[in-house]
Amino acid sequence: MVKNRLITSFIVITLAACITGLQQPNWPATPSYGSYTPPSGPTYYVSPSGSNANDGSRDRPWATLSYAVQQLRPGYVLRVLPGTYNESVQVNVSGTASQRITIISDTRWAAKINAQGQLFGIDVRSSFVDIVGFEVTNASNTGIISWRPHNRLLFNYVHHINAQCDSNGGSGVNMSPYADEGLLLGNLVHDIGNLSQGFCTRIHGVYAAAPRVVVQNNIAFRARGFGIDTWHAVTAATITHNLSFANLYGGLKVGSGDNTRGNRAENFLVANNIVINNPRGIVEEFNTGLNRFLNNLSWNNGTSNNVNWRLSTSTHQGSLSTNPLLLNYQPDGTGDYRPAQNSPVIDYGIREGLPPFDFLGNPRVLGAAPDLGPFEVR
Ligand SMILES: [Ca+2]
Repeated sequence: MVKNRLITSFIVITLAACITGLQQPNWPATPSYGSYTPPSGPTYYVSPSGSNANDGSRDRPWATLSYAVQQLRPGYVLRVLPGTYNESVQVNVSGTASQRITIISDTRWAAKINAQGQLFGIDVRSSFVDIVGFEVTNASNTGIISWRPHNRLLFNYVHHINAQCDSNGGSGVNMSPYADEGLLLGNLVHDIGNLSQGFCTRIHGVYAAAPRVVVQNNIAFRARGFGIDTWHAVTAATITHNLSFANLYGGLKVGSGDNTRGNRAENFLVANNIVINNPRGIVEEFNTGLNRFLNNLSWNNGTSNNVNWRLSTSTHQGSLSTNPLLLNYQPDGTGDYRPAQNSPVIDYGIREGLPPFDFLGNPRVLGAAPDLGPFEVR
C-alpha cells in the first residue's frame, strides 16, 4: 500500500512538473527584481506555514494575505514568502503619496495566488498601493485589478485566467476607469481566456482604461483579444517598451469608448514597443484624437493581409517593419524573447517615456540609446 501510494505520488508530482513545464516559459534568467528594491518601512511577513494568530514577524508570519493586508498602514511593507495561497485578496487600506504600501512576493513569482472560483486574484480598492512580483492564476475575470488612482502593478506573472467572452470580459492585469495614473510595469501576462474558443474582443492581456496610465516593460501573449488594450476612460496614456505577440485578435490598441468620464483616447505616447505575429498590429479604434506613435516595431501581424498599422486619427514615425531577431521566438511562450546581438531593436529607442529599469530590473539605458521592447541588451 505504502509503495503504491509513493508511486502514485511520484506520478502525480511528475505529471504536475510536466504540466508546469509546458506552461512555464523558458525565461532568460531566474526571475529577480534586479535593481528594484521595495521601501524600508515597517515590514511584516506572510507564509503558508504561518498563522493569523502570529505577530507577522519573519519568525512568526501570518498565514493568509487576506488577513495580513488588513493590518497594513501607510508606509508598511508586506513580504509574502514562497508558497501557494488559495485565496482572492482584496486590499482596502490606502497609503499616501509619500508613504506607499508595498505588498511584495519576497522572491519574484514564488508567492503564487491561486484564485480558483474567484473573480480576481488581487483586487485593489484603495490608493497608493504597490503589488509586486506575484504569480496569479485561475481567476475567473482578472488576475490583478486596480479600481482607484495611484496604484502600481510591478513585475507580476499572470496567466491562465478563465475569463468568459461575455459583457464583463476580462484581462490579465487591469487599470479600470477610475485607476488614474496607475502604473503597469514589467508584468508577464499570457493565456488570458480559453484560447480554444477563438478570439474575443473583450478579453485582453494588459488592460488600461483610466486617464494618464503608464504601461511599460510588459510582455503579453496568448490573450483572446489584444495583448495590450486601452478603452473606457483612458486618455494621455504612456505605452512604452512592451512586447506583444501571438494574441488572438491584435497586438496593441489605442481606443476609447463606452465611457462615462467623457474622455477621448488622445495625447498618448506609444513608443519603443515590439508588436509581432498578431492578426493585427497597432491600431486606433473608435473615439481617438491626436496621438504620438514613435519608433515602434510592428511586423508580421496578419497572415493573408498584413496589417501592422491601422491608425485613424494619428500617424506613426520612425517605425520598423522587420524581424526583430529575438534569440528564439516561439509563439507559445517557450522561447527566449531577448533581442539577439544583431537585432535592429538595439539602440533604436527614443528617450522619452523611459521606465526606470527593464523587465529584469536591470538598468534601462545601456549603450547609445534605449532598446525597443522590455529587455535592455546593450
Ligand atoms: Ca541600448
